[in-house]
Amino acid sequence: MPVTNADIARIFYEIADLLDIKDANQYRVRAYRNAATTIERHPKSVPDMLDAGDDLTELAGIGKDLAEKIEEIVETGSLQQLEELKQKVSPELAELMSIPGLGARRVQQLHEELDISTIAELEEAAKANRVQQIPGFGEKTQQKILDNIRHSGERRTSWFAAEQVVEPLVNYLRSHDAIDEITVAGSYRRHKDTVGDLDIVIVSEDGASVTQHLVDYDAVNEVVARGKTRSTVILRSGLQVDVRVVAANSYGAALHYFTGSKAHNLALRNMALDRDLKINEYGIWDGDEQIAGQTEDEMYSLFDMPVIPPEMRENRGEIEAARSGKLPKLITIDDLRGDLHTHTVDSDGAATLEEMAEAAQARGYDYLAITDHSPYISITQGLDASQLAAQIDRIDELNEGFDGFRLLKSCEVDILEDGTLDMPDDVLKRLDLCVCAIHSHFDLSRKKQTERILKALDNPNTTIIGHPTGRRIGQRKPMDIDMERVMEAALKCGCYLEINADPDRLDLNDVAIHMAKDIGLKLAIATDAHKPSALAYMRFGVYQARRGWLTADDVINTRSWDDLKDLLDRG
Ligand code: DGT
Ligand code: CA
Ligand code: CA
Repeated sequence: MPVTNADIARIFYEIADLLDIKDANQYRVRAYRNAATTIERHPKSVPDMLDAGDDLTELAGIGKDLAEKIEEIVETGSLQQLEELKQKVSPELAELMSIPGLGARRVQQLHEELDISTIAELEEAAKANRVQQIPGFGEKTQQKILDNIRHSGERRTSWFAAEQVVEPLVNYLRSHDAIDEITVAGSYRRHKDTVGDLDIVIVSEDGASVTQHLVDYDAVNEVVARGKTRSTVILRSGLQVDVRVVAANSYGAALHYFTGSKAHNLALRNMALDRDLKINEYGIWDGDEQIAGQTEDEMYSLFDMPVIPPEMRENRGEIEAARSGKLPKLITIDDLRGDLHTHTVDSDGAATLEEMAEAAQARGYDYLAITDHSPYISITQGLDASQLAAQIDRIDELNEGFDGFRLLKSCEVDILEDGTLDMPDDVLKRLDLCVCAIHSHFDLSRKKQTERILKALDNPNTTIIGHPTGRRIGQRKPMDIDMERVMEAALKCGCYLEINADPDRLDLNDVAIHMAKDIGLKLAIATDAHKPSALAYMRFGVYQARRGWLTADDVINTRSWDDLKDLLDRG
């Protein structure tokens, strides 16, 4: 039953990696990677779609051949082709390729020159300075490899990918009669951008049968520990799941304990110690007497606090805020009135202006900014100045036909290496807003990178800096930028930074968002949608904003168009 989109994607990624090592046709390699990305990000469960008789070839990049492979995976849980490839190519080499910066060519060099085929061997060779002697590697590359190996030890899953595993798992668990309550706690409940493992709290009187039900789950690959109150399993996706079963009168305490974070828990525990009370996962105790723990509400009220939203439980001042009645009223998805970063077929998007407008209206939005790319990066098939001018005219025309909705004229303009913008000012002037972003030269020094963005802010047409650090979760590190300086500059010139809600970006991160709030800089939350369904990524941006303590007032696209227009006007 429960093959997930993530399972299918993982198999396709693995095939792409193996083909890459085998030096297969690059077109084929890319076809598998694209298919994996499509499936990984598809909002509906692909196995469910198959079940419902949907035609998978309607998904971007899925032809008849790949559709049949997906069917095989859903039916058998694996793919014959992958097993055969693995026998031809060493699977350990695929593991080496999971280290950022090591592509197929380098992995092959390492294998041929130093007979390295595992991460452990690579680490040993790098530490002994043997890697830097391979032509084309050098000392810097060797150091990078070592850093990245250290990083890959703590492998984390994006929240988005975790959700795809969580939903079918929780549905399955819930179907068991003996389970009265179930909540996924841990970093998942705190909506952290990545999760290390899943922590599930269950209320039941019959722990033994709950555990049996858990280990019977189809997607369980390995049972690490099994007991009546605590079990740990590893799923096929590689995610570890820790399950705790408690009695109803301990539910709040267990939920609180396993939601964490550890730092937040310790802060609360110290408050309890000050009053000679003890907190554990079963309750709050005065000697042998349980005085709270059935609900989280009870736990917090004992310390004269309202329940602190899970996203804030990081011991970054939330306890003081709660005790002094100063918890912010965090933004919710319903506060958003439009999206400020989206693409159409005019650049590298999948849908037309009309289709994107329709999807935005279906979400109840008042406005949608169309931000197709500028020409600098050729793979994004950007618009040149005259094409953008033509799009502006078409949007003006379309807007005449809308009732209570408007498309905003915009562009995602490349910030070039020297900080100038990749579009002439006379066209930029005609836009409602201008999202400027970096897509090249990610490795500049901190000083140069910061000055590059400051220069972009100097252009009077700039309004928003898109995905400000350029990070891609698990794939590309954030650029080295003096973020505080950038934020101060944006505040001073009436510009804004974006929280890019694409689940692989989530850029700015929570810490930077919090910093913006401290400085008094408002932010935009925008999806960077390249297709109508991706407008739904907005909620990931909202989770991130909540982790940075933002209220609706801190986010510019919670405003009506009239109010937003004033905010975007740099005067
Ligand atoms: P993760 O899985 O790395 O994304 O992060 P968490 O926060 O889910 O951490 P995890 O899975 O190690 O543990 C789940 C929660 O259990 C954690 O948020 C707080 C609680 N916890 C774990 N270890 C301790 C501890 O030593 N002391 C206290 N007070 N709480 C702990
Ligand atoms: Ca966890
Ligand atoms: Ca855990």
